[in-house]
Amino acid sequence: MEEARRGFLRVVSRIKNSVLLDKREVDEVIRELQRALLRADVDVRLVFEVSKKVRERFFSEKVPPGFSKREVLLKILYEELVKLLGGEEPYEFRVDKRPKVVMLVGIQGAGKTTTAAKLAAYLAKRGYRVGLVCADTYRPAAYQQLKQLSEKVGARFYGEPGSGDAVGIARRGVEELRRMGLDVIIVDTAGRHKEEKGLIEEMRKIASAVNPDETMLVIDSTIGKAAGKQAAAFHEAAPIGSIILTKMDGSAKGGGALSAVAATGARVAFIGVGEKVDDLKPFDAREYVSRLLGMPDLKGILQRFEKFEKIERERARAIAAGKLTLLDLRDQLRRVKSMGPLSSVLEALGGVSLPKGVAEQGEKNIEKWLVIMDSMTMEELLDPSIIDKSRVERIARGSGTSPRDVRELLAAYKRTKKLMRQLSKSRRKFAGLGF
Ligand SMILES: Nc1nc2c(ncn2[C@@H]2O[C@H](COP(=O)(O)OP(=O)(O)O)[C@@H](O)[C@H]2O)c(=O)[nH]1
Ligand SMILES: [Mg+2]
Repeated sequence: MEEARRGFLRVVSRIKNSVLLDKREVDEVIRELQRALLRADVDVRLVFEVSKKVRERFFSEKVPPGFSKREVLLKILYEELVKLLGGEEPYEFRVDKRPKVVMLVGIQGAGKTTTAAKLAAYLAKRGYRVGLVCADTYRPAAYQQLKQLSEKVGARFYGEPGSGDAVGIARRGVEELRRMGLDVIIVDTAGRHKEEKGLIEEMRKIASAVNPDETMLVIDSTIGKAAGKQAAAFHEAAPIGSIILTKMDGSAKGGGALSAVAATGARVAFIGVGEKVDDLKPFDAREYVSRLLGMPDLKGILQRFEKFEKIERERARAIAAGKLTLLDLRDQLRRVKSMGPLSSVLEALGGVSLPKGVAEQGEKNIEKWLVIMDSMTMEELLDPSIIDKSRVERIARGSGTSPRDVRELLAAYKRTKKLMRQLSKSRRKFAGLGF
């Protein structure tokens, strides 16, 4: 397994094995996170920024009902890593000038030539006219390989078989394809040289000859952390604008992407997921981080958070519109327990005063009602109208109360809801008057 990924798995297992997630345990998780990020060659400053953010968020964010502290920490970790990799929005390759000249760099075997064809196919599918230039003079078969791929994906092609002048080919290729009025010109380069310095020097020369609008670094996702060094070397020759991670279809989790991103400050644009020309996908940081953290249940946790947040938004809307669920009432009652009298809380909620006796009775019954509501399902709390006789009996049994107690709660709920609705109506009526 890749080293970078192993580090993140340790972070996750430390979170999962924590008992209290108190200050001490969280600090241990944070240290593990820092180690994992450092091991992925993430810049020290960035490591501290990210880990500080995770820590601060964890201690300031509420644990929503039905969630554990562990789940909250995992979610924060996930979100901060996604941010580190460019955010939630999948990358969008822009063709913002014509022609846009793209140069692909990366070491031999990384998948440059395959990716050049994939990218051409991807763009052709979106209506762009694409040309490919073979500037790999090192590998004898490179010319044929790219020529055939060009035909396959319907791209124009430029190459000079037998020539050893990579810089000249690149210049002439871009010039010629430019005259054809193409939208995107992709320059494929060599990934090996007699010596590494020669390769980097060649990239520098090609870059200054064709003046690329975007230099894309192609990286084999299976190499792990070594991605960082490679990325840094190429970045020095030609500033890397974006990264393409290949071979993500295998078992590799591409932990090296973090290193490459950290070394260049560039975003990952695409991932290669197979050998065929259609096997290219825009990079999705969320999917990537889920994979990196290696948690089959992470998706489930995130979905639950999403669902919860959606419910929260809907409830806020519903309350504003004068609708009130038992879940809202329960939250208010919970707050009452720590804050003060029910009447004042409900007044704060809607500026309404309760019918005589309701507040007093409510306060007396708060404990009992909370217990009753704990025996209800989420479905029932959100839509109490479904609570029929048999549900009343089940809830009473579950909460150790009587069906009469349950009905009393439901009646109090209905009275409150009616008031809320009246209030909302009068609010709407007076809305124009500034109420
Ligand atoms: N499974 C898989 N193989 C890939 C992917 N991208 C490239 N390859 C394979 O990697 C090998 C090297 O690719 P090539 O494009 O010639 O690399 P280059 O030397 O950088 O030009 C070839 O066998 C490709 O089929 C990918 O996304 N998934
Ligand atoms: Mg090649």
